[in-house]
Amino acid sequence: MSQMIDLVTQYGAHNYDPLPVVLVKGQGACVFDEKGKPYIDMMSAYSAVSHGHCHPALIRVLTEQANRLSVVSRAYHADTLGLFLKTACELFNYEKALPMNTGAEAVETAIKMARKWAYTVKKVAENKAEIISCSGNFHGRTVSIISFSTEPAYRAHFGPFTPGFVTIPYGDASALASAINENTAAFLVEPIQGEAGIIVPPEGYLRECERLCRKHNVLLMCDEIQTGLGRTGKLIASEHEAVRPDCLILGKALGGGLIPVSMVLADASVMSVFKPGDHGSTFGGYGLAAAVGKAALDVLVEENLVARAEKLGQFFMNGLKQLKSKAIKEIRGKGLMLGIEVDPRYACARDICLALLERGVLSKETHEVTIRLAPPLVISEAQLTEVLSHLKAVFSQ
Ligand code: IF1
Repeated sequence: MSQMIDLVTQYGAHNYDPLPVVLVKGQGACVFDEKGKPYIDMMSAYSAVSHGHCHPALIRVLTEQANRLSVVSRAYHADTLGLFLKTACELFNYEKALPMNTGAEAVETAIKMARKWAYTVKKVAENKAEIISCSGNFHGRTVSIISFSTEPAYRAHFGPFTPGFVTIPYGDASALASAINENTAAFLVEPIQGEAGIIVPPEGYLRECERLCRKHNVLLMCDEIQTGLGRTGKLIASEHEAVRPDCLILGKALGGGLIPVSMVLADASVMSVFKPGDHGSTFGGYGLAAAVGKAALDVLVEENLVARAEKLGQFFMNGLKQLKSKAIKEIRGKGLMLGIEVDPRYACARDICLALLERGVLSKETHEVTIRLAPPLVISEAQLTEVLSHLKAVFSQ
């Protein structure tokens, strides 16, 4: 293990500080290190592996398509894109979809779409469009996206920043009402804030934000890159409040845990602001991604992964609530997107993640005090029971 780590230390930029484990194989909710030790994966690569590692049906589609045609660029048509777009639009009930690769690229696409919509449809004065976002947000790592991050570590020494963004507190709809003005193009929000520590807003918050956006002709853009595709027990987390975003942003698990696939969905009245040549990317919606992306959506439906996340999430949350420890400050989340916030006086989240690692459970802390628990949606009740027993043992120490 150390030999591999030495290579990364010597030749890699030090932009991550990984836990001391080298993983070599994945299957379902399990991954294995180079000694063959199994780990129950409670991280799913930050919710990119909702389908489980190396899902056989997805591997088959990936392999067959890769052996046939991978990328020709959007300068031409390729035969798998149309069905991917149709499947996505029908499943999420939107008229149009724009495929990209990473989550950040999809968020940037949504920002450009909102700005062009503001100037050409809402008639906001050129270069005056404002996009409102929330403190504690995480929408990616590009310079424009960190321009509206409130996390100093993500912004330090990366200026100058992109203008046109307004920050409001998360969870307070009256702050949105106060921030909206005639230049407001959109409100960009995570239905549950992931990186901030699995922050669930008050009941009715998203619904009230939707009402305000409709009232003031502002686009409601929901970043469901982490919360989407069944993660919170609904197809998209916005559904918990029966909210239909004007713009839905997807990523991570859309690639089936195999390749980066992201997407922006909206109705034609908004998406039609894009004209040929406005926007794109070499690999956005390429043949291989379209085949895998469609298969990822098909498997999500065929294996009823949304209902699984709902049912297993309740089972797991009930188990977590049985954990009695003064170190536990709060247990939060929905479906299989859960977090345990610890009281730093009694416990260190990273030490708990290290202790869990020792016991064969992968997890990750965020902002020092919250342990993120987001397993593949294919995890079994037995595996969750095993994780609960490890958590019980670790917290009793
Ligand atoms: C890292 C966490 C961080 C996201 C939401 C957009 C993106 C993400 C809601 C951008 C990506 C990843 C990025 C990864 C760690 C992880 C993450 F929130 F999941 F925990 F960083 F905060 N919107 N989140 O969660 O998607 O461009 O990465 O495909 O950067 O270390 P991406």
